[in-house]
Amino acid sequence: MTVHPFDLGDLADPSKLHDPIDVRGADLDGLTRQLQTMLTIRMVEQHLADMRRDGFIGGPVHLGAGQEAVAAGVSAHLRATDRVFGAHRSHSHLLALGSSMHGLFAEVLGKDTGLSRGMGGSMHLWDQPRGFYGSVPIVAGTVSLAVGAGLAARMSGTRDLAVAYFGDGAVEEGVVHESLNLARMLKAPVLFVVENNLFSSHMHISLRQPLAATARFAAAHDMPFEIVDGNDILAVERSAQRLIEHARAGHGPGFLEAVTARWYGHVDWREDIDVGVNRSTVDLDNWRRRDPISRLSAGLAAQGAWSEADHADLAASIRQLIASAWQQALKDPYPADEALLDRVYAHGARA
Ligand SMILES: Cc1ncc(C[n+]2csc(CCOP(=O)(O)OP(=O)(O)O)c2C)c(N)n1
Ligand SMILES: [Mg+2]
Repeated sequence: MTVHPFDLGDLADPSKLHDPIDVRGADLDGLTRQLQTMLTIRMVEQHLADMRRDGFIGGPVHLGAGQEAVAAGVSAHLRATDRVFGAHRSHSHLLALGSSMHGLFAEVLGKDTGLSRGMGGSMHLWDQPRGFYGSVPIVAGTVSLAVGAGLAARMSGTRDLAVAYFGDGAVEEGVVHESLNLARMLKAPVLFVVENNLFSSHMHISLRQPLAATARFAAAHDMPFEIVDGNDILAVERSAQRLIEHARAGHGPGFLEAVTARWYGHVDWREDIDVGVNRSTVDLDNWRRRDPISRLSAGLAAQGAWSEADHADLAASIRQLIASAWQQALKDPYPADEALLDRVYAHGARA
């Protein structure tokens, strides 16, 4: 009998890990920029939540507030030519690559200036010039595409890699396991990133899987993995860096499991504490104390590199950017009616 080593321990217990991030010896300027990235993502999502609640946004928005450190930490080691794939909850993945909030706002408003020309909404985002190859609502639907994109990058002789962001619910799809296997067999340069927020829609992982640690599937495919506190930007950055360097050096794929939590419910602005099995107000309050943003700002403040006044200035400048991008998106035109089928079929596919 062997005891398996896969236990998330304190990572899965929201009453733990509330301390400031220990940033001693780290690149403080870089971390200050990460604070800006994470606060931008947070405030954009809060704006989307408000606008959805107030009826300005017609389609669903899946918000990841609370999970910002994952995309920010991984993106710190990506290049513009890397190939990033997301899913239904991908605003952070997109914005962490430096994509425009105006393009996102215009998309959720169905405008012609949106990232998918207003045809997709929040779950169909695309910004290839920034390295974002796309997100789709089909759970696990982009994981195999990332393997193909990683292989294609290698076949073109670059050191670029592909990143697949997916959730703990997505690992319940067979295609994830086929993708892990193929990537490992072909040594494809792919970073698989699981944002393990312990929930799939409204169901806790303890009701769906015998173990909460999804990295066991990486071990099953003989792939290097790291399990990190997904609300600790420094931990995410360091783990991502090791796995990304491994993949870029031609040694094959890696698997990063970042344990985190989303503050909103599965979709839109509500918290879903009434429908979420095991999602209690106590847990939610505790998760808010494991906030990746306030833990980083407290860590930087402890080194004299950040202050409440800095925070207020930053928030005010982001608020202004959001207001002007939103106003512009509201004014932008809708696509023409004739454009409806333009991107449904590949060019020339219609007889
Ligand atoms: C193939 C497929 N099955 C089911 C759904 C419905 N669905 C949408 S999101 C979701 C939960 C996904 O959970 P997870 O992968 O953990 O991501 P999270 O929402 O927690 O970010 C489900 C079941 C879907 N969109 N696609
Ligand atoms: Mg999940």
